[in-house]
Amino acid sequence: MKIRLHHCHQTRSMRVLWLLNEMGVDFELAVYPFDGSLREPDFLAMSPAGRVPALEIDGQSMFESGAMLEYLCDLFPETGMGRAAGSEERAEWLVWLHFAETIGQHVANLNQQILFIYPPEARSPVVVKLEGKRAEKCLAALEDKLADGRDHLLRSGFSAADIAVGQSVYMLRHFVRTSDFPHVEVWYHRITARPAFQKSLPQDGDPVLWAQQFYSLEAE
Ligand SMILES: N[C@@H](CCC(=O)N[C@@H](CS)C(=O)NCC(=O)O)C(=O)O
Repeated sequence: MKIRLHHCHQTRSMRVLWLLNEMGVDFELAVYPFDGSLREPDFLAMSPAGRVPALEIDGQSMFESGAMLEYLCDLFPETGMGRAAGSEERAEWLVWLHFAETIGQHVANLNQQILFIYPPEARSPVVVKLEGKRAEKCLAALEDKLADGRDHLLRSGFSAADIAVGQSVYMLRHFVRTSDFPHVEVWYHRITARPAFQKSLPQDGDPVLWAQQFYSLEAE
């Protein structure tokens, strides 16, 4: 099987990279800078809205990271990253896998408002505050889930649900502090200590989206 992931560091494609690294399957990685490369015709043929990730599997291409996580977990059930249809934890696994995008929308809005919109005067402190508060609601939901002392989102252990949500929290932590959510912090540090996560981070010299650990409107 030939798998090729089209990736920009620190973005949602990192979810798929982390999963592939956890699975230990063979794949090729194509890394792009986060720029107009995603608007080239060859890229748009795989991902029509010009977004990462794009994934090629044996000549078939996919977009949408959540669909890729589900597809790969179905393809490689022996890796234990998925929860099969009909199993007790299937619904819970799907819910958290897709909750990643509820967090992801706030990351995208904060990234635009704090870093991408020019001129800086056009950025909105009101939107930043609102998005920050709405992201904290997501962290509170996560805190609640983890408050019974479980090590991972699902009682049975680490899964692609931790990858999806954990990667969204990785992005969010560039704009929103997680220190008021102690169970989230412990879980986040546990899952990001995994070698497969560390391998999915940008390495020296790679093009990055965020050079700093944290950004706020005030600091810009
Ligand atoms: N729901 C999609 C979102 C994909 C997405 O928006 N990716 C961002 C990076 S995190 C992107 O490629 N943005 C480029 C752009 O908006 O031009 C997914 O999960 O794959």
